[in-house]
Order: sequence, then C-alpha cells, then structure tokens
Amino acid sequence: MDLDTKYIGVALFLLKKIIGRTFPNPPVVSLVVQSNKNFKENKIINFGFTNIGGRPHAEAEALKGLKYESNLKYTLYSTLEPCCHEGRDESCASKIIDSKINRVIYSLKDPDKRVNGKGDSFLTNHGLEVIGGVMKIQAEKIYKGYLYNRIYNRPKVTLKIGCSLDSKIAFKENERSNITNKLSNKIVHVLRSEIDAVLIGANTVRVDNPKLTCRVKGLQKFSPIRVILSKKLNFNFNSHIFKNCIENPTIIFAESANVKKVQELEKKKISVVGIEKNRFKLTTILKHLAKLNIFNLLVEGGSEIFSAFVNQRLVDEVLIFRSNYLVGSEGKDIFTNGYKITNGKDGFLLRRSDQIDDNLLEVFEKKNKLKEK
Ligand code: AOF
Ligand code: ZN
Repeated sequence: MDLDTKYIGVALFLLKKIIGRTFPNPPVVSLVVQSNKNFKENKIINFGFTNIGGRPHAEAEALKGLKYESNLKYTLYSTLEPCCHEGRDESCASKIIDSKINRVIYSLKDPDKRVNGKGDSFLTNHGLEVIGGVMKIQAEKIYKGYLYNRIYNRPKVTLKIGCSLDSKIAFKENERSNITNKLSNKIVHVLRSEIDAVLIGANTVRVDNPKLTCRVKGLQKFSPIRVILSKKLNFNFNSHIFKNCIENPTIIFAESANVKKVQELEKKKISVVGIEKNRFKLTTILKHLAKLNIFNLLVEGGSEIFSAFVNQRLVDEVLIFRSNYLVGSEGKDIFTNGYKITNGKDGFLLRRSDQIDDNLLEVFEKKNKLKEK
C-alpha cells in the first residue's frame, strides 16, 4: 500500500467516529504527516476534526500549533477537498498556503458549488503538489448523505422499522406497541445521534407520543432535529415531542396552517412550515430539509409515511428490527399497500443481517449511482 492510501485510510477510519457531530457542516478529518526528503521516515504530527457546530474546519485544526523543521516535508491529508470560500473564517486552502505544507492529499472532491474542484486548483496554482480522489469509493459511502444533499437536493433517506416476525409494527391499529427488545432500542438511540433529522407522521405523535431524542448517556447533545408531517395540526399540545424544543429543534410541515395553532406551537419554539395542499409532497419537504443542511434523515413511521416513501422511490436504506414472535392479523402492517422489502426487489439489496439478542436486524441498501455535477 502506498503512503497516501495509508494515511487517507487513517483519516477515513477516524471520520466514521464523527458522523452526525458536525451539523450543519459535513464532517472532515485532516492529519499532517512529517516526512524526511525521500519519504522513508514518516509520522503523523497532528490531527484535526470539524468541530461541533461545523467550525473550525478540520484543516484549520490540523494546522494549529505546528512546528516545522527545515529539510523535512509536510503533507496534509484530508477526507474532503479543502474549502476555498471565505465563510465564517478564512478558507482552509488559504490557511494551507500560509503554512509550510508541501503536499495536499484528499479523498472526496467537495460537491458544494462554492468548492467543487476550486480548492484543488487554488492549491495547485500556488505550487503545491495536490492529489485528489484517494480512496474515493470508500469516502463516497461515508459521505453519501452529503453528496445526495449537494447533488440531488435531498437528504439520504433511511427507514427505521421495528416489527414482529409477521411484519406488524403494532399489536392493534392506533395502539402504542413495544415490539422490539431493549438492545434494538438502544441501537436506535445511537443511530439518532449519527443522523441530522428524524421524521414521523402526525399519527405517530398521537399514537406513540415519542420524544425522538437520543437518550444514550453522553450523546444526548447530538439528538437530531425532529420533523413532523401533519395535515391539520391536530395534536395534543402536551405531547412529549412539544417539550424542550429549544434544546431539540422541531419542525412541523403542515398542509393547512391554522393561525391559532401555529401561534401556540411557535410559543413553544416549534417552527411550522405551511405548504399548500397541491405542493404538500415528500419531494418538496425533502428539498426544504436539504436547504437546512440535513444530510441524513431517519424516517421512523408510521405505515402511511413508510408507504409514501417507498411508493415514491425515495428510500436509500432500510433498517428492519424484527422480533421473534408473531402478532397476528389484528396487528398493523408496516406498509398500507402490502409492500414487502426483500433482497433484490426494486433495487434493495440485503447488506447484512445480525442477531441482536432475540431480534434480527436486517440492513437493506438501495444501489444508487452517484452522478457528478
Ligand atoms: C473543509 N473542512 O472541515 C469542512 C468543510 O459554513 P462554512 O463557511 O463553514 O462552510 C461550509 C462548507 O465548507 C460545506 O458546505 C463544505 O463545502 C465545506 N466543509 N470544508 O475544508 C471542513 N467541514
Ligand atoms: Zn475549510
């Protein structure tokens, strides 16, 4: 393995640790390697991660406090092409130019139109050796949500389904049901810390009264933005989800925005987005979420919402947590239209299947070719 692949590999390994921690910016890991002249002796001398809140950027962190020695070479490795736009701070590319870095190696070209190759050219034009695209395929997998956001103007959509052996998500219609085991529920909480937003329908608020936060110790601050789709804002305003909306931002997309109800919700710091009936479509809502820099969206139900997403072919990944018992014909089906997710159907591929105590977790992924802009 060559040196550049080795160090980009390290950066991508670390990148997986900060997924969902850098909203509203994509996560990036940078590292600086010091080498002798013939690159026979090499060592990492600093790391940088995109901070919570998105700034400072990873490269800026990796360059902080470096002590350069003459006769040695310095390479900055980054999982994403360094930015060249002056945003909330000086651009990373400018900071690199002002440093004593000789080479810049990155994995993914930044699809953001403010960058998109311009970071690379800027550095090259200033005489640095620049190589992009190292381990690009691996990076694309990790950055899928970010790429979808910037290329397709929608987040990557993952359905999270908890069901019985016979694919029921509730024991009865309109009844809150705990079908999966404690361990599966814990995995879902960790998952919520890794995604940017979680979406449910109004009926799930009424029936399940969920909080949709991450309640794993230490990860609570990475709870997702909560998104609710509602036609008429017919809620019990004392539901859990309408509490603590400053710490846990909550957005409701409503078809008809009754002024009194909107005012009541806004008092609780909930943002209500009114959308006309003929524009109340998932694609409009996903576009809106993409604008808010939501890269990864977890859809947690209920069956009408799951069905709408599969019908409109807007699903990229499905996680099915399945219990080991049957619920029977009184139970509520995952999908309202009898749809079934199986390996090979409609482009869904079963990527893995893990036993979680007495539950089975199946991960289906849709093969989606990413197009360059
Ligand atoms: C980098 N390193 O660590 C990250 C980058 O809102 P701003 O000004 O912080 O810019 C956000 C954009 O910066 C984001 O859309 C993406 O293009 C890039 N993210 N770039 O060089 C980083 N997080
Ligand atoms: Zn930057």
